[in-house]
Amino acid sequence: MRLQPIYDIAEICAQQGVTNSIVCPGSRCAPLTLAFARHPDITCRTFSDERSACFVALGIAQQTQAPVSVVCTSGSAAYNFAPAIAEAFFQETPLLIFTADRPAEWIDQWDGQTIRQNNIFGAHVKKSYTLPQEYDQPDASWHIQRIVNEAITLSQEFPKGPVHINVPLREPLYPGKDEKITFSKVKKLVRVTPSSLELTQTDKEALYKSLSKYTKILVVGGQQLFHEAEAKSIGRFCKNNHAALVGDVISNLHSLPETVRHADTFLGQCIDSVKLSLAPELLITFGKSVISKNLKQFLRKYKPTEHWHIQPHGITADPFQSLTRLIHCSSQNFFESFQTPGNIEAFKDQKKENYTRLWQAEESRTIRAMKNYFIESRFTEFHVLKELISSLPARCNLHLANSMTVRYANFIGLTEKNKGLRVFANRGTSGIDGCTSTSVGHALSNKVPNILITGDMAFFYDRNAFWHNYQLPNLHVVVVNNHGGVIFNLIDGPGNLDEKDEYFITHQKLNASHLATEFGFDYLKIDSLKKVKNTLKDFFEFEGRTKILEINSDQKTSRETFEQFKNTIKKSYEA
Ligand SMILES: Cc1ncc(C[n+]2csc(CCOP(=O)(O)OP(=O)(O)O)c2C)c(N)n1
Repeated sequence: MRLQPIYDIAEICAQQGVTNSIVCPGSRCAPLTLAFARHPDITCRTFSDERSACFVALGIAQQTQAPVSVVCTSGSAAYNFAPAIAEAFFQETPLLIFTADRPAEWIDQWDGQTIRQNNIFGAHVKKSYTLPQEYDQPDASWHIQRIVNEAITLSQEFPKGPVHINVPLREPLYPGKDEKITFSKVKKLVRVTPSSLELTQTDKEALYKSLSKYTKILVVGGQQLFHEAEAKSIGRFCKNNHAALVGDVISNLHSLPETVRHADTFLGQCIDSVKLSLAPELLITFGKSVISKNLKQFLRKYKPTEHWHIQPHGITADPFQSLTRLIHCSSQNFFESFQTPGNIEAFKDQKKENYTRLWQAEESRTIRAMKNYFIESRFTEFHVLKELISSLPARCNLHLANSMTVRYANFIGLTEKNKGLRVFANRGTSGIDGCTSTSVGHALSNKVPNILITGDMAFFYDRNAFWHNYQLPNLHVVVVNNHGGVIFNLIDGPGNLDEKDEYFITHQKLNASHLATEFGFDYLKIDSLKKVKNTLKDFFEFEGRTKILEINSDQKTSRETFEQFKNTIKKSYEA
């Protein structure tokens, strides 16, 4: 069969563990669509909006911890994958992107749905391949199989990420009426033996020697998926080495009692002398981005003597402008390497302990101030979210859309009680364009409750996340509807500009009830204080249907509330 090498791509994917596929409708991609749809070991789903489809794939890949293949037709369809590809690139999530294309001789010939697709995703894929377009050569199959194997491997090598395969296809694209698609026993499967990402004994000794020089050790976790064993080793490391640990909500370190989670809140308000006392001598980081601008500014200003970043390999960011050492191993291996405290002098031990206590003291002060602040029941988006986060199910995935929702959640903070909770957010590029679709991908590939908290702009932007035929019984969405981007009302930038309302906040009038009706979802609304408790109770009942909870809010109250919050924290330093 002429298209056999293309059909066999699905076979290689299945055998290499790429068992989830998203396909978007089109003609040029028909051979790929049929291959993935008919392969018995592949779960294939279809989504019509390519932008949303690729974010859904991202969510599935994060949830299943395996690459997901995504297929689209030629032309602008491919470009619509780009936002999710960029997000996957910076969140280091493996995707296998197949874009169907015209044969090379038809590019730039005014043919329909034809654009320049080679390297179309530029620097946001790990590599871009183009498959051969003629298959009569005996080496063509070997070539295609080699590329697909290599692409799958590459997508999973550290740092994981999206890999693009452009597939020029010649007509006829559809099989004949009685033609059956079968999958060959592919001859080429390249398996990978992973290299060990472990420190040698000599490395450990040298690092330990440096480590023991310092009495002020600060560990900061960036965005990462939850990893139980790793979290435990981080906790033990901090305890044994008297290191302070800071992790905001996307670091997934909330299960550790010692994690300082309110650094963003207090570093934004405390006086310089407090900051000086918190300044580390040795900063140890792992994971990716941090949300907190205040933490970034603090670390950039109060530079440590040494900054070690732990990362198996690859390009390394230096967001605090202080990096002095890259440690090429897994975080778990690093933190397990220094579990038993060495023979250090008691006074040094005491000094170290004092430093961690300083961080804990600021954390406790903030928790106390926040308690006072939230004690009064008020109807504001911040207060309702506080209540909502306190009522989350013990085991669930919490998806935080970009803009204020991820920040509110970070201010509120999760506790050890939330240890069954996993946090996800598109902080690779911080776009508002695919937050809902990514949570849909997660909800499709796990059974636990998935709760998305989103602003109205992010929610309506990505409404095609629901434009498909799959049930999402375990997805419940909270829409904080302040009718615009409240963030532009809260941050310093737009300030009192005349253009603030029209061009930054961009007031929008929609409410979520129509959308809920359109898609057949349950709809709940909180528009007053007295509705909060009961509505939240109903919202957290998982009864086999998607639920949308809209919190009616307004820009003015949100702004005032946020200012009051910051003032409360500031005042706690004056008392
Ligand atoms: C794709 C994309 N376009 C524009 C932005 C810039 N942006 C950041 S926040 C925001 C407004 C978000 O509003 P909403 O989702 O209602 O959340 P709120 O600010 O009210 O919390 C915009 C437009 C972005 N992050 N991503």
